[in-house]
Amino acid sequence: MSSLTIAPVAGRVGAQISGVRLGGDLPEDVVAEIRAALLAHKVIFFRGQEHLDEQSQVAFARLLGELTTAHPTVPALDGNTHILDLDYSHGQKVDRWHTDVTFVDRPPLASVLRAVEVPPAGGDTLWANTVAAYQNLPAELRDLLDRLRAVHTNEYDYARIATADNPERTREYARVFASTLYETEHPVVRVHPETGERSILLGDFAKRVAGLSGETSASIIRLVQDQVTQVENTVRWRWAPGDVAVWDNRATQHRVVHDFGDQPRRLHRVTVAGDIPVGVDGRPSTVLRGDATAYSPATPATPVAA
Ligand SMILES: O=C(O)CCC(=O)C(=O)O
Ligand SMILES: [Fe+2]
Repeated sequence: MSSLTIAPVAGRVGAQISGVRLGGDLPEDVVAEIRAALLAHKVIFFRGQEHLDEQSQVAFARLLGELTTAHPTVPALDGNTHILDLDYSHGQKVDRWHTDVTFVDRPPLASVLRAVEVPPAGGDTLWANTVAAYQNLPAELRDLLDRLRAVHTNEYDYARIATADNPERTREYARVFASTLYETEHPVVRVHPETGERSILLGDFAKRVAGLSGETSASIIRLVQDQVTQVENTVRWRWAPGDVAVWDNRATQHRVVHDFGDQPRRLHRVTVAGDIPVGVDGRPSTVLRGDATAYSPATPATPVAA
């Protein structure tokens, strides 16, 4: 019998797990319970994991699957090829709803995010359940989305630089972020390889719907994103140092709440390698530009019949 307690945080997404000290040496049954909770709740939270350091965070993440490198283009934290250092004092601002790394054909299965430094107030993170969002759409809209595909890219939206708090740093970050261009066509609705659930795959890297004019495409993306991010589909987490959040990147979008001004805020992210998404029609995502094999060892697409 395991000693884990799993308590939902919001009605449709998120659960807090207590009774476990995270690390690389958890028993198999505990890992299985954590995985099951991740599939059920889409994002899981652990408080009080101050004992974790870079190495043990990576060791824990590895229990969930093979790891990616830190990022396709952004260099890893010095000394650990698996850690993406999200240090907001460096001007990074990922403040739009997104699913991680969808510009490649193999977005991560999960992200493991650990709070290193937390501002005295603000800097919460929000997650939205993209399965619940899909399920709560009218059938007519679901049928339409089932047939659409969208192009995702890491090409930077340069209009954002001019309005950034720190245009210099943002320009430099944009240069690194888009130093190799990736472009992938994904189904707008993917079939989750483990649960068979349908989920919406869109977010900030999705730039256009394939086959539609610019304006129609932008309207559809806006309409779907408005549905995904409805507050009923979301959970909000107030970080404390030592907190860990793990999300199913195949079933969620997320964003930071950038309300902490110049206060320091720093998190470390490790990502578990994911497979190539598959649409309702069984068609996998296709690469239009860029080779992500060095970033992530894609596992073969094995959709559950839905
Ligand atoms: O800083 C955050 O709260 C979220 C950052 C983010 O998008 C990520 O870790 O993937
Ligand atoms: Fe992210």
